[in-house]
Amino acid sequence: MPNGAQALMKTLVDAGIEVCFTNPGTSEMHFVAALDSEPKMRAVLALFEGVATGAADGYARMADKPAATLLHLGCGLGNGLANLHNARKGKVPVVNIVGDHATYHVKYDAQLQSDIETVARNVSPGFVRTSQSTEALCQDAAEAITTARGLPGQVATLILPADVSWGEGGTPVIVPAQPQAPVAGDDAIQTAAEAIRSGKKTALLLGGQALREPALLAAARIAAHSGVTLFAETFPTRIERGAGLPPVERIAYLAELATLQLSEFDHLVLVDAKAPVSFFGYPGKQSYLVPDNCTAHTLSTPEQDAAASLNKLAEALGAAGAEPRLQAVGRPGLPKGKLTAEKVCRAMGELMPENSIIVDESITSGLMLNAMTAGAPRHDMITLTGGAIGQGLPNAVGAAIACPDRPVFALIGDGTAMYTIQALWTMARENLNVTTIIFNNASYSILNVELERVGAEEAGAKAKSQLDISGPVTHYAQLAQSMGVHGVRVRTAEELIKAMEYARAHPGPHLIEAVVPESLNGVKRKVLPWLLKSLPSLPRPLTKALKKKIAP
Ligand SMILES: Cc1ncc(C[n+]2csc(CCOP(=O)(O)OP(=O)(O)O)c2C)c(N)n1
Ligand SMILES: [Mg+2]
Repeated sequence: MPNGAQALMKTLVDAGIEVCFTNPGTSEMHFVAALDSEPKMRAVLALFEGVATGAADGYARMADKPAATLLHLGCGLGNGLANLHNARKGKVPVVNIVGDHATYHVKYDAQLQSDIETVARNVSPGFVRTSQSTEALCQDAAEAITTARGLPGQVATLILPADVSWGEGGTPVIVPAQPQAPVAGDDAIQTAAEAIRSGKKTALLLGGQALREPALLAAARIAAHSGVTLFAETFPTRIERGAGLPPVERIAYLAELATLQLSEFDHLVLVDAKAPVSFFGYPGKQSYLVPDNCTAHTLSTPEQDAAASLNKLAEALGAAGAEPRLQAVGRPGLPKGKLTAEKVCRAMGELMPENSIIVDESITSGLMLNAMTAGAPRHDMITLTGGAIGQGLPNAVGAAIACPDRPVFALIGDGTAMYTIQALWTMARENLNVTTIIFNNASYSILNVELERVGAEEAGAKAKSQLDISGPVTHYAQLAQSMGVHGVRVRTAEELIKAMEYARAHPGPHLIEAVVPESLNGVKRKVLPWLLKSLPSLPRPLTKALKKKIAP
């Protein structure tokens, strides 16, 4: 008869959960011991819980099924919260197993005792449960798994008291297959079709599952047939793009630019996407970015099958046979000379192999990334769905484990890199095919931009020093080497290209530290808020050109 932990392990594996990202403690020891009872379960140690949770997020984005995490009580879960938040916002399935004190030990309020459920609820509103007995454990796990991998994907948290884990009499449970997701109803299809046929300017806003190839192709057929514009949400969970796939314009991060993108439309049809809102509220500026004269319609919700709904809409419009416009091949050419962030993006566009996975957490250094990689061979891009930085390096770990045959590139700001730098150690230990490029601009550059944008004009030296990470300047290549990852620091395009070619020729993890100036510095930074403010009063062709220049 297996104990609770062994039965749980079997339940997970039978449900297709074959990777567990762990950072264990004493209360999880029976679960740790049970890892050896289940050969199909891969256990991957992370040295910080934020790495474990971010890796589970990245894994699920690429594997299209959840991984498990193993976390140590409320404090361990709390350390992993930011990346679980990113997973929640990205509608990504994750199954957290959080160890807890033995049930009889709780009343003594020992050192690590805390309210785990309260910590969990923030990121797993759909499922938080403390399993009460070894007999009930696997059924609890089955419900957690079912919640996590439904549509939309969710973070589910199963709290596992130590005595429930070590207790005898666990019974594995077979988790039922997920039911087919429903398709958009006839009313939603008709409303969207009417908007599109009205002759008024209409755009489809694609998010979540709608940024994957089958949905993109259906949307592109509609675009080709009916002349609608295709937009993608600002921070896609995973977007399939590049040569041979339909190109989609992302809604800009800067609210002023997003407003500009949406300003000419009378109808906005949402497909697994929320109506766009500003990332933050700014004094005197709009939060809701859909223009007053534009009507938002929902074609399909996150609970529904986006691709099937778009295909149904295409049928209704007579667009099913239309030829979708596909992105042509186009590499931007190699950069030369002293390195800038834009040149790093150019080198990516020129050199990245087919089927690459780009994890983008480059913040201001990636302003040109989309434009430079648009015509590169087909690839996936993963982005910062919940705005909580420290996602990229852990996501890259998970993506590389989900897709061992695909090259993974993690493009990371220097500030964000330091949140979860321990991910490098896991990359080395697991020998993962990840090439990390750190943009070392020695600054929280975006926050300097935001300082100007929020209009906090009285900011003095003490304020500015909170946004400055230039003293000391971190040496990321040395950090990488200290954790067993091959690392080089580069200052010219030629050195960068050499390092990228070296990384390609030598499988395993690499880190390239690109020393670059801030993309938005000096005059550009001063002028940007003023420019954004004046956009509404400028002639339209000029504003479009400016948008292209600032965030193509
Ligand atoms: C968890 C979390 N903490 C803090 C922030 C605020 N924040 C946003 S961007 C940023 C700094 C980014 O710096 P870097 O990665 O160097 O990119 P750069 O702005 O230089 O391009 C910070 C601290 C956040 N978004 N999430
Ligand atoms: Mg920086």
